[in-house]
Amino acid sequence: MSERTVYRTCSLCEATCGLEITVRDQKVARIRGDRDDVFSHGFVCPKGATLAQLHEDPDRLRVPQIRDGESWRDASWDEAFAEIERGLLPILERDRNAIGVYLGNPNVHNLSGTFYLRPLLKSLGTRNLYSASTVDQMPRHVACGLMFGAGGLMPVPDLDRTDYLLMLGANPLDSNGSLCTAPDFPGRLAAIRKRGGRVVVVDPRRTRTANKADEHLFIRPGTDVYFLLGLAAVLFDEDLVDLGGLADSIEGFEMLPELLRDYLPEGSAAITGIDADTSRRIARAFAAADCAAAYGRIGVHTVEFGTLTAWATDLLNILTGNLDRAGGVMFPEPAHGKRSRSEPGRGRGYQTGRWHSRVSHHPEAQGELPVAALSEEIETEGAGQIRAMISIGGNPVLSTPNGPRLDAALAGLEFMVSVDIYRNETTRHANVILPPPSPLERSHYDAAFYSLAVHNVANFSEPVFDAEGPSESDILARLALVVSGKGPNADPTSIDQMLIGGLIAAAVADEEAPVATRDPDEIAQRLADGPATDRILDVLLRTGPYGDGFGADPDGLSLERLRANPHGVDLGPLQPRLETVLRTASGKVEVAPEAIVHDLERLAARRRAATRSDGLLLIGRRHIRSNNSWMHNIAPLVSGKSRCTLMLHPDDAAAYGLSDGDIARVTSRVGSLEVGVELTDDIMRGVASLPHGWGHDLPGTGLRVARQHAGVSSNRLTDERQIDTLSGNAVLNGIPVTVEPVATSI
Ligand SMILES: Nc1nc2c(c(=O)[nH]1)N[C@H]1C(S)=C(S)[C@@H](COP(=O)(O)OP(=O)(O)OC[C@H]3O[C@@H](n4cnc5c(=O)[nH]c(N)nc54)[C@H](O)[C@@H]3O)O[C@H]1N2
Ligand SMILES: Nc1nc2c(c(=O)[nH]1)N[C@H]1C(S)=C(S)[C@@H](COP(=O)(O)OP(=O)(O)OC[C@H]3O[C@@H](n4cnc5c(=O)[nH]c(N)nc54)[C@H](O)[C@@H]3O)O[C@H]1N2
Ligand code: SF4
Ligand SMILES: [Mo]
Repeated sequence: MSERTVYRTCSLCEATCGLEITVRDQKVARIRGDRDDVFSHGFVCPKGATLAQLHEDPDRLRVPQIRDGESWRDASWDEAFAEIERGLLPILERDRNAIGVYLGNPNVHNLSGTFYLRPLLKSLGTRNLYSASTVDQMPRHVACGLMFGAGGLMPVPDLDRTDYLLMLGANPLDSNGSLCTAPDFPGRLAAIRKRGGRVVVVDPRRTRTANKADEHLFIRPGTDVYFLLGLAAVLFDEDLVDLGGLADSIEGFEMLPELLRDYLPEGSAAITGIDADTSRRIARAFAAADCAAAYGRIGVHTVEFGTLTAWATDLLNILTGNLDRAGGVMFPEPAHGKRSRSEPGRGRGYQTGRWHSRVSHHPEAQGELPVAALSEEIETEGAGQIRAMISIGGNPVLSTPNGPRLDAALAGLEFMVSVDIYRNETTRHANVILPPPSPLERSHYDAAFYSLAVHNVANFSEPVFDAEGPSESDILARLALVVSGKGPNADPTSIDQMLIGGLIAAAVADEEAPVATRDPDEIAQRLADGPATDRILDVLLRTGPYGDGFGADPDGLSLERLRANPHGVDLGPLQPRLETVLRTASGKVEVAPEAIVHDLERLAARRRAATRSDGLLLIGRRHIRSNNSWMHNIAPLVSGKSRCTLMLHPDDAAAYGLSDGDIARVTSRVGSLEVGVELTDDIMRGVASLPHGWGHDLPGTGLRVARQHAGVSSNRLTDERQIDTLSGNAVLNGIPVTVEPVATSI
């Protein structure tokens, strides 16, 4: 009997928990939290422990699948790529924009996605790029881009040092945190209170997180922007603005009093449901705290004024001097990132709308178009119509608004390729599915999430098992070569060399880099062994802010050093670094950017028009045992009673003639569904909650366990016409719905 222990970071969500995996006779015998992990200290959630079941899931695809009408067959990799060349190239040659791409969430949890999507997208040259970002955090990218000069510059709450955390639209006790990487979020929240700090949660539902807070405020869905602008207005009204050390780093400050004038909380209490006294009390406490952080997440981003809400959140941090200070919100400095320049930052500023979607003329943001507009781009005839799709690690049929419309649109494509480990509700439309290895069969380093972490750390994981098939980076490289016309059998290592060579060339050409003017070949020879993703990471680590500079600093970081430290390397608490990260044209934080000022007019118009309806507003929710749409084939995670229920307040239920356990028909502008009702006074009156990612009863999928726990998709109700116009993000919270009973108790 052979036994070994492997340490690995869980790649399922943003929390980056360390796992201790015991492997006996080439099978996972046990997974538990790695108590020596420098960041998570043993914390795990129920999902992390199921990576073995995911790895062993018989429904997980191991070889390429080719569809023939309704039936599927196994294919060799060569055959699959030949089929893709046959299907895709003629369409591409007609019109590059006829190929649409959808990138799903797991791509940001994967080194292959981090490094190899770019060459693929470049080879394709399509403007029809869509991703889960526009059903998620695009408003934050745009707001931060406008304020700080780059869409990737998103400050995170300094959880471990803050005295006051104001949290809106986030439920980290179930989600484990987002745009704020903090393994053991529950423990870190408890620690704030233990050291005498305060946690305030704003949410239309009294969540598990709200139950752990000092104070919970119910808010009408979609109205946080009024609440936050109210807090900012109070700071001016009561002379509480204190920019602290930021005074010289702000541009546009003088415009704020006028912009905020109409938003004092007395005027919006009726809209938000939060009375003016409470708002004033919160504003005072936030301003009085030695350090405080306002943090908003998906519940305040996936709304009609998502970008304004994201801006208003950071405005509060800025006006109280809490940006870039310990215990406020800060910019992490990841090990694989670029070194800070010696000069204060200055850039070209941030732009959206460099091109527009064809049908509804939505502006591009971060190089992407709104996924809410994908269906119409497929359906509407004319030059630039999408006729083929490449979907990678996503399930937009369940995860994007008006999923059924997209479902039908995908069925009408000429050709579709999916890179996915499952035949799910979306990939069942593909002509070819290319399955990458399981998470245990690849190396891992959370590039995206160390850029959003509340503490600077670096942790690299080796694969637990050798992959049966090609790596995902090889799959993406071969796809890139096929669409470049290099043929289905071209050697993917040419892409590896291009990426590694390009990074080294850029590093030696950079005067401030530790490897400036060195010989690129000499650098290349010093790289660590391993797959190309690892070698790319090695270049980034060694030329990064803590790097060994390929010998320049022998104590510095390298992949070798991370390999020698399987519990991770602690790089210290977050440090102030605003000066060097800013990329705005002014070189300052732009607190009143033109696009925001313009969008405030849209808000003012909406406020004038708003007639409070008495109907229900639908919001979403997450559960610790679920992960978007794709962990529902793992039996231990879906066992027990259905969690896909419609939560209603008992008073609302009574008014609609519904009792606990009844089946309700829920109807919105776009669709209707039937779902079991769960009564709870944890939800605000006038609000209903349904989780997303369910609805696994569609024909043609290969998810046997999920099918038995099908549930219904909340995105049959969300409306693809409702978007945050600045960012193109879909509105997923605050959907007007009606409910009615369809049957008595089951
Ligand atoms: N109504 C409503 N809708 C929502 C949300 C909401 O709160 N409410 N949340 C939104 C958010 S935040 C997000 S991020 C999106 C997610 O939306 P998507 O990214 O479209 O969907 P996922 O459910 O994450 O699907 C991920 C897919 O990736 C596959 N996969 C897993 N691992 C890998 C891998 O290593 N490689 C590849 N190639 N594939 C892999 C899985 O099999 C699955 O099919 O959903 C959004 N939709
Ligand atoms: N277990 C689990 N963990 C996950 C995921 C998962 O599906 N399951 N998905 C991962 C992904 S991709 C992401 S992006 C993150 C998301 O992480 P979070 O942002 O923490 O997501 P949620 O748990 O959906 O919390 C959103 C909260 O917003 C509230 N809300 C809804 N509308 C409003 C509103 O108008 N105003 C306010 N103030 N609140 C509102 C909801 O009631 C809910 O409690 O989670 C990640 N982690
Ligand atoms: S919290 Fe996230 S990273 Fe940690 S074990 Fe659970 S799924 Fe994995
Ligand atoms: Mo997400």
